[in-house]
Amino acid sequence: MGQEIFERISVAPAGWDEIFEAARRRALKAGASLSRQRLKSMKRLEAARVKAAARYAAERLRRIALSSPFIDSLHPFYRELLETMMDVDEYRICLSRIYSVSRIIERVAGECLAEILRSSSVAEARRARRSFFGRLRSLLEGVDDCLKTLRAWQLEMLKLPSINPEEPSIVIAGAPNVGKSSLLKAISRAKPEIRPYPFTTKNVVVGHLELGGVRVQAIDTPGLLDRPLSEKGPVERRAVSALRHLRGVAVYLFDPTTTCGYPLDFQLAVYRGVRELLGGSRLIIAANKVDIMRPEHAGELIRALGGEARELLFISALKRVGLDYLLERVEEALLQVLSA
Ligand SMILES: Nc1nc2c(ncn2[C@@H]2O[C@H](COP(=O)(O)OP(=O)(O)OP(=O)(O)O)[C@@H](O)[C@H]2O)c(=O)[nH]1
Ligand SMILES: [Mg+2]
Repeated sequence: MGQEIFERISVAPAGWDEIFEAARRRALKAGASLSRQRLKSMKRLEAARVKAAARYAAERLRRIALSSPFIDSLHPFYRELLETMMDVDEYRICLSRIYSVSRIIERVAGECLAEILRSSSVAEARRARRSFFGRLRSLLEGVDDCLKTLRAWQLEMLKLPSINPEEPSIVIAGAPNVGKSSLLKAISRAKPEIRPYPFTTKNVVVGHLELGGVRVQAIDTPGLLDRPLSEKGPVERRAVSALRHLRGVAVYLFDPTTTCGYPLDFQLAVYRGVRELLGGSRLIIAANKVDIMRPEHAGELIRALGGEARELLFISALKRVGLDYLLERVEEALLQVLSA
């Protein structure tokens, strides 16, 4: 699930003429063995050309339309991501236009074949074939804009992050430099997968681990869950809110030492935004860099969090302190989320 939906996409060509030329090449090859002397033979030749071109063009368009994901049957995570990337209504319209042009090509070819059969001279058969290619050309030209926009969106889809929305997940959040990547590295197997995520300049990083015998994905989304909500535009908010559809928990990291370069106020503002976007019930909070943390750092954060501080864990992603306990809490929370 997830990526495979996009990997089966048959990408639209950069322009209508690519399909037209390919159809024409097939027409030229068709009926090559026929003698060009007699009318019956010539009719069969022209018919074979039309058939070959029509079959190719119609099938190519059909595949483009039907291999592209059908928005309504996508997992909500990917549906919401796609909504941030493109005009979903226009996408639907393009798919249906491309599909219906493929049907029209079949119909027009059928009419033309009948005309060729009826023709009483070689010239007439040739004229019918030429008129088919004229219609084919203008039908393809007519969907050129759709092919071009669809292609651009398809190429974006192929770059989507390799997040499996069905797999339990841990989303790592926190202000810049607090240790998110270090945590991902510490808890997941080496070689995380790195893919672009819409509307971030950086790549999302997905690492895998096993918790209680179950494969879990840990996700770091640089640039997305590290700034206050007030600094996010609507599109970015959507990209974040797509993460809500994942089945799992979020770990929010604080850096009370503020060696990350961001004061506690800022980190709390980011925290509140993440809580609002992802929902507080599945949020595990941890104070990182316990190896260099002074008691007054910890005290300040605990005061600022008030009652929520009861849940606060102290860890060091770098020195791998407290991670077993953190993962136990994650596992508990995951069990709750997944059985809900
Ligand atoms: N002392 C100490 N340093 C840490 C710890 N965790 C991370 N760091 C350091 O903090 C710095 C930032 O760590 P990253 O893991 O890159 O932080 P990040 O949150 O992924 O940063 P961005 O991706 O830029 O937002 C690095 O120099 C880490 O070595 C820790 O537990 N203790
Ligand atoms: Mg990072």
